[in-house]
Amino acid sequence: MKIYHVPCLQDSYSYLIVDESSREGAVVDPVEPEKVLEAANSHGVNLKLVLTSHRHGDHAGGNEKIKQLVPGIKVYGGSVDNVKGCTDKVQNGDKVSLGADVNILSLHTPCHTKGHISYYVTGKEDEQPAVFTGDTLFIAGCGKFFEGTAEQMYQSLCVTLGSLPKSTRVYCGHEYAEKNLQFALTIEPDNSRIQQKLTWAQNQKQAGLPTIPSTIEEEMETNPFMRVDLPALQEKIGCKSPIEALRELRKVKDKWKG
Ligand code: GBP
Ligand code: ZN
Repeated sequence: MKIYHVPCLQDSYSYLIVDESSREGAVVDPVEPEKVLEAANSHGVNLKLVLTSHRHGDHAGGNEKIKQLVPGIKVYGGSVDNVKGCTDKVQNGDKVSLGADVNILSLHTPCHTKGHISYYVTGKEDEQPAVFTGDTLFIAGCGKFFEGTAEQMYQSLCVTLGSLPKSTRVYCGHEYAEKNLQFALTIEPDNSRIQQKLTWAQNQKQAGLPTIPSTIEEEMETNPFMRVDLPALQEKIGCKSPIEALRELRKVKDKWKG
């Protein structure tokens, strides 16, 4: 499979996933459909599916339009998220296939919204899998807890996504890496992986390049919200359990003025 970034709005990404043998494509969160169609046309891709991470307008806001532009396209979205234009509701564990070699597994990852879905995508056997995490997992961060609790985010982030193969490539909904890594350094000033990644992210930005994808392994080493199981991190922020630490980190980040 091939995955193409489609930059949209201020700091958002749609992603085009292509099954190379059939040239069939799926698009994650096509908020600006024209840009997605242009990308699909330039790569000779026949769009079949929309994968919606969650109901917010900066993710699902292009669904109705893309249905008009691509008659017959199927629009997937979380069954409890009231996604605009949804034709096929999905639940945790539901599978969809694309072309000959691409398989998509829906993972319910609630908290940012109630019905948020992350999509775990595998291609041919020798290809690294990818996960599209919307606003649940960002590079070095996570989404705001608009419709859920720290318990739910712990399950979504540290259990559901944290159990994927370490080499899984992480594609998230927004370009927040620089700010998130700056925040991460306030929590773990001595973490050299965070320091290195911040310098790299700043260089990427200067060059007009994305900081995405990351990997699950890289997130485990640099993302404070995925590191709440570590007693050392809990201690640093005065907490005694992973969930308490996650709640506290989110509270501190919500107030942080980077
Ligand atoms: C920044 O860091 O660059 N602009 C700021 C943060 C996701 S988008 C903007 C922000 O709050 N982003 C949201 C988030 O979860 N950020 C995590 C963080 O800051 O750590 N959204 O646009 C947001 O979900 C939205 C749309 C929200 C519709 C509610 C509704 Br309703
Ligand atoms: Zn959102």
